Amino acid sequence: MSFSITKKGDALAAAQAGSFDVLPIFDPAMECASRAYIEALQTEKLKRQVRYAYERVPYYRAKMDEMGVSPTDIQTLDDVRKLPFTDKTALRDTYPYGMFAVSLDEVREIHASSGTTGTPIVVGYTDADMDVWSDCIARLVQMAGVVPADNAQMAFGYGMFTGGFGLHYGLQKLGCTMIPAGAGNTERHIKMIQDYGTTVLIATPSYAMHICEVGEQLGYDWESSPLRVGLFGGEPCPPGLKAEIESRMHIVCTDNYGLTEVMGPGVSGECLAARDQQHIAEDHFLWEVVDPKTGEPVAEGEMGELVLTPLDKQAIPVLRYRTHDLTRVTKEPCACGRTHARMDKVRSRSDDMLIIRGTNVFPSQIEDVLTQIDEVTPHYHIIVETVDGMDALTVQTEIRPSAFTDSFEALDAMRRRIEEKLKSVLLVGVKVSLMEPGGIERTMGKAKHVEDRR
Ligand code: DLL
Repeated sequence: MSFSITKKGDALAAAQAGSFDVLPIFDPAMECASRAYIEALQTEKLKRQVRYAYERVPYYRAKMDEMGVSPTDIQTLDDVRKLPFTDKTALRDTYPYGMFAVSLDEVREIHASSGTTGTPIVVGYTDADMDVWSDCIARLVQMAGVVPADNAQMAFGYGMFTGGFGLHYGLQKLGCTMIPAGAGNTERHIKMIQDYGTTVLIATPSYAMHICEVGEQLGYDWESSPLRVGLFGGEPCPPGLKAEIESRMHIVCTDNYGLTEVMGPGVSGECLAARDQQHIAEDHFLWEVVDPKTGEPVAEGEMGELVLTPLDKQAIPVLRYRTHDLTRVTKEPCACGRTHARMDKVRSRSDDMLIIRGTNVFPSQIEDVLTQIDEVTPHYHIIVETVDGMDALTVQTEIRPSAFTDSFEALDAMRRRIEEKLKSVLLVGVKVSLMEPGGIERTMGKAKHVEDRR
């Protein structure tokens, strides 16, 4: 069977048939390098990067001096554990440029992440950093089957968020035509997809779902639409949500991970072989997985917090950044031919755990239960509050138009069934509030699922 990568549906069909020769690899020499080569390269880069951070960033010099560690103590990859961790506080306390290793003259662009507290985290990119960034993105978009002939429409916000410009530069590097629509104005997005022949859409998965629904409401036929690929990221993408978007929009979607502090998008990308895992750009990032409580490494392949050390960053070299994102990593070879380690999709953060009457609850557990219930949409909202001195958990979930009924009894039975299902998984009582179709607010960027009012 022969496949044509620019034909809707063929990239995934080729991957499923094991015909990986149809799917191009942006930098095969590096992406398919031997493990020995990758580790030797990482070791050399780590030594260089630690010296660079020590010599140029007073924060690291002071930290390492205080710990009695010198750059010459770093000789092997395991020696990374001798180095201090970095967290958001260090970047906030040195706002805006205190962690920069170069003067602003050498910085081509800055970005920032707003986070949940007031002070943003500011990061910068030199020309060389911009090159690495666009390279990493070009790699991950090819993992999804994107080729230079594609027209890529941006639905991430441009601005300080790294998602918009990051993907834009990488797609352009590959040779795609960029359609810089930006976030919002959903109906216009749909019109542009049709009028401009958009083949690739870049969005958060929650916004892509919204674009899908609005298209359906307008009577837009996604099956005959030119759109072929969805590039997602910036927020967790539950497998059920991805599968639903793929089948309703007739596209193949990949979930791509990154964070501002170490670069932005481009840290890891999903290939069409591994699907729910993402290849980490190991020549640019050294990864560790640690126990979020102790900071000690977990056994290989075990779940823990991802810690990242960018190996090439010039403007802002960060050592051992605590991402708070929970995942596990495997170095097993991948059918796509790439050798770089794969991390599981990030579903939870160590800091998004809710403690409800003493029981630990992750929003991703709630999400998993809801995606197994046919009558509700992937949109949900969690409210935690104190009622009569006790924690109370309410899950708002939206009924699909096809399951909607005027019968109070039927709705009440549905509500109780969802409550029971949630309780059996979470081991804590939950109040479910059923919303009408469209009743949960849609966002253009990252969805905010949890409202903790305590
Ligand atoms: O969200 C960078 C990015 C933009 C990645 C666009 C991919 C696409 P921040 O705004 O700094 O950067 O947020 C980083 O978002 O620590 C994760 O908790 C979460 N996150 C990002 N991508 C994913 C993903 C960008 N694919 C924080 N799956 C990270 C799960 C993700 N969580």
